[in-house]
Amino acid sequence: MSKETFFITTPIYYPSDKLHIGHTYCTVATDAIARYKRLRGFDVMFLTGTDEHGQKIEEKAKEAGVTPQAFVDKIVEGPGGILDLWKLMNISNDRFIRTTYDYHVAAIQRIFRKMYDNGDIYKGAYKGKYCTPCESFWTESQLVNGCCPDCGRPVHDAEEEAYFFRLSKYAKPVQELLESGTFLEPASRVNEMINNFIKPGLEDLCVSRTSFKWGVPVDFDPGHVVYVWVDALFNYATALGYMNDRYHDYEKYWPPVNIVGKEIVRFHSIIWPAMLMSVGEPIPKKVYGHGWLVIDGGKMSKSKGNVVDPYLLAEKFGVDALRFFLLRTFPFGSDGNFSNELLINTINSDLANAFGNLVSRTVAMVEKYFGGTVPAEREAGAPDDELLSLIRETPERYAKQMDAFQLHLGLEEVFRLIARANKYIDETTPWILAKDETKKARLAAVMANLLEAIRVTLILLTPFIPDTCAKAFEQIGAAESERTWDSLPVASGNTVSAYGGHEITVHRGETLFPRIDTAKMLEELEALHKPATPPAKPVLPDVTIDEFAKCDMRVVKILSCEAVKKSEKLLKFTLDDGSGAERTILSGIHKFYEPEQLVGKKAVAILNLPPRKMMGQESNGMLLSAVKEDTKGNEELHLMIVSDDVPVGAQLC
Ligand code: ME8
Repeated sequence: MSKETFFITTPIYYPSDKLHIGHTYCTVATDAIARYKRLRGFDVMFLTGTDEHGQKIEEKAKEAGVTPQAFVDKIVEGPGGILDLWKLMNISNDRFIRTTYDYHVAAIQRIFRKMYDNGDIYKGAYKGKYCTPCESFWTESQLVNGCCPDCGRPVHDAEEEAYFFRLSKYAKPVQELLESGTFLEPASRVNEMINNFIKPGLEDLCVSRTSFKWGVPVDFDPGHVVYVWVDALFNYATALGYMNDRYHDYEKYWPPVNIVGKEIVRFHSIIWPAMLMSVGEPIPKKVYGHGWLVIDGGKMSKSKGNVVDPYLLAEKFGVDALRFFLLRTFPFGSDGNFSNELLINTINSDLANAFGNLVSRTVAMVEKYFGGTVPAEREAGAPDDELLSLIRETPERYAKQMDAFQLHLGLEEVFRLIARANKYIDETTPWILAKDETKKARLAAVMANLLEAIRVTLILLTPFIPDTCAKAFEQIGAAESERTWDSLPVASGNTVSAYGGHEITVHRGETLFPRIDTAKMLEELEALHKPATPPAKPVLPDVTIDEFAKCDMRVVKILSCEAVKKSEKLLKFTLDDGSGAERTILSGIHKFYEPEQLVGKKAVAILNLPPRKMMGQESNGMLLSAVKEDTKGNEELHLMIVSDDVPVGAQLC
């Protein structure tokens, strides 16, 4: 009989920068689910990949002075890139898709044409509010305080000839889908989608762009590229061979379970099923929207620059410790506050103390009392029952949580068993039994029961910390056949398992999780985050006072400030320079300030520089900023803001 299939995916990440611990969290969680399903005997297809098109990538590549393809190649496949990160984190994906692969590009063109041919895509003109970092058009009513509802940043007016997808046509079936069964989880996200997006009225979706080139061209209308989200969402299908001949697994594995972060649930639970309905394909079995890892309550993000580096943490703490921490600490559907203290505490209390100690103490006792081999002759005792019942019940309880993707609760069940086994050592006092020759058989039973508790624990922890479990299985002398789901004891059984019945030979090994000195480690981590002071720049050659006096520097007041269209960096300032006329100056400080932070402030400008054109607009002078440079040469600009008491037009001397 062929195995039941299970297809699971992560979002495909933007290779606009190195990935951080948030991406790692999602991928590790999906990996644990995939490994769990394999353990349960499913034929699993686990897909991850990268979402490589779009304006943001095009702009980043331009800034870096390379082609978009070269830019993404480096981030995805280069040293220390995304592929390396997943290898490091022991991710067991079966396939990796890049949306720049030829087979995907060709398939997207066919899919776009199919929706055009069936009338679900039509040509129109788009007027709207556009958020560049999110690459999303919004209607006025969707904005929150006039800003992008996803990221909170300012949006700008945009208009272009474009193709539209008839999303409005699918409002009813999508609502029915959301309301029926368990398509979207956690359930709390269903109301959010219906109330925030479907009830206010689903508008048709703009699905092509002409303002940039880096995307899948619409083959029947060159000049248009396919909206990056259409390109991205269909990766889940093209990676199996949908609309292409690169693979032939679509029939076998479709439909998927899509694991995504909560901020992209809207795309996955509204737009994605609507498009699948349009092309007549089955919708995903489930979309699961997990929570965010936050720092001090705020989202970690590449653009905010407050990211935590998974490479660094894996190097300091070990891959399994990091994987475990992420999945043990934060309920999968909710946000979780990341901190180094929490990470260290979890490793020390759960992995070093509870789990690691149980294994090392048990193995050490078997060596000490039996020279490494527990004899087959055993004698049961009163404290055994509670431990043995828990051993038998835990796999089923764990499975119930794992099947619902409640990974932290699955681990909770395992740690209940670990705690019970540790307590069992105190109850049975093996060191006292060992002193009495007549208690050998009893001592053998105690050791076998402990080893059985560890064996069950290891099977259940394998999806989370696979490398450590492989090492620990060696230590407790479990054969390959004793590491499988089928070898687990069952709740209704009255014997423990075959493992409990034969001689067991242990092999002492390395400490699985050494205890971490919290204060010392925190200090080390802090030192890594402290920016090193770059060497001071040498003072420039002398100028005369007369030369200096030629620079007309004055205090100006910022009357208004706005972002310059299509530029990531530039802000346009309208200034009062004391002359009575308004002055326009452009300044490349958008990365460091939002316009609304600056309006009303007084700054310093040099006024007598020749006019200069930037992004089609004229700048008459320059606002002065102090440059903070780190050791890598990254610059941070601090606008020279002066006290409100200083009058506008005051000259600097
Ligand atoms: O959105 N906490 O890519 P992306 C937890 N390309 N998870 C986080 C996180 C955080 N702080 N930050 C990111 C995209 N993630 C699109 C997806 S799919 C067809 C296209 C995780 O690089 C989380 O899973 O911005 C989130 O949804 C995903 O990374 C976004 O990655």
